[in-house]
Amino acid sequence: MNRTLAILKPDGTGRKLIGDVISHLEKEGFEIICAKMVFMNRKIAEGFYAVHKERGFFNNLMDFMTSGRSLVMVLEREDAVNKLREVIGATDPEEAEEGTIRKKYAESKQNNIIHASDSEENAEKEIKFFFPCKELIENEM
Ligand code: FUP
Repeated sequence: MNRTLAILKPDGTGRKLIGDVISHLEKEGFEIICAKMVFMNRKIAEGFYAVHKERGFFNNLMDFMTSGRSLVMVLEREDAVNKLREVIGATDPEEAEEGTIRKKYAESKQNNIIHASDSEENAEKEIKFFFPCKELIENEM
């Protein structure tokens, strides 16, 4: 079992796709370990996407990520990082495989519905970024 971070972005929450996307993820075997609704401000969005700071699309991406609420989730399953990347599909929905979340719902490369960590290392960093209080996600009842 391992864990990854998913973010249903402002287009997903705004278009009332929370239920559909969670249902899709659960059918793919993911368990939601921890989740919260976050209205990102510029500082949070810039911190999260810091690796893309020099890219031409960064400013528009920041406007988008701060335009509404996001649902941030820690997901668990076997091979979670790779499997979630597979389930969401390519960054550009036009290139995403049939049946993937981005192919089904995303409108553009920027408004692409969902984020998923792209490596084990980044999953750990991104989970800590949004859920720094380890106790809240580690304790099992
Ligand atoms: P991904 O890992 O699939 O989310 O894609 P990237 O890390 O390459 O990009 C992060 C986010 O930047 C994407 F989700 C959307 C945005 N982006 C653009 O808006 N335009 C681009 O050309 C590429 C990425």
